[in-house]
Amino acid sequence: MILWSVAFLLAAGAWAADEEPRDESHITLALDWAMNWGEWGPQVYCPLGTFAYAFQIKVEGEDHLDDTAMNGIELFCRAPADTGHDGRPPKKDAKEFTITSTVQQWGDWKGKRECATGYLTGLRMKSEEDQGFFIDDTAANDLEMQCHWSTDTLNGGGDHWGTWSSWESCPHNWAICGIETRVEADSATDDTALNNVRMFCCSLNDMPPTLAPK
Ligand SMILES: [Ca+2]
Ligand SMILES: [Ca+2]
Ligand SMILES: [Ca+2]
Repeated sequence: MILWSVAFLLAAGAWAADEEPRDESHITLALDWAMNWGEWGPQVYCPLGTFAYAFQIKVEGEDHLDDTAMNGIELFCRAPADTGHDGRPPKKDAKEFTITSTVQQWGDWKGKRECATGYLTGLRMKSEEDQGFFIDDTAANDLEMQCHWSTDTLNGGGDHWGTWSSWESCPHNWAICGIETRVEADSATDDTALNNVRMFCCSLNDMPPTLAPK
């Protein structure tokens, strides 16, 4: 289910992030299953005229007394003329931008998962339910994403605990352009780090005139 909370960014001052808000509307993708310990971080967007075409996740391995599994999500953004997809090499001077919301301290980045065609357009996340007081919790464990409104899947390489949410996807001609993560602060008892994510879709037709594909 897409949350059709299309927010028009004309509502100045509504943004907690220090990033420049994109001057266009967006659609919020919210998951139907995730844990919710911690606080939402800043809403962060790809620079105007660019969209997310790759991602990687930060994951703590499975051999700790207090595991946290997923700790962060990073998106890689490029402009349509710079992607180098669809059989074309990327432009030599192609600008690439990376964005994150809140990231916790544990684990390692698992490496870039990149679309062969187009942009990231859908996500689902694997989360472990509340294990109670005596058993170790991890909350979010793994992330999968889809490209170009297809059902081909890129797996983030996370841990295995929990169950997958439903897929949430941008409508046709909209692509992922922003992220907000909910992360639990270092608690010194049973940490879970990353718990939840929202991603934002922007319209591929809504390009500034100087960046629109010819
Ligand atoms: Ca627990
Ligand atoms: Ca986690
Ligand atoms: Ca834990």
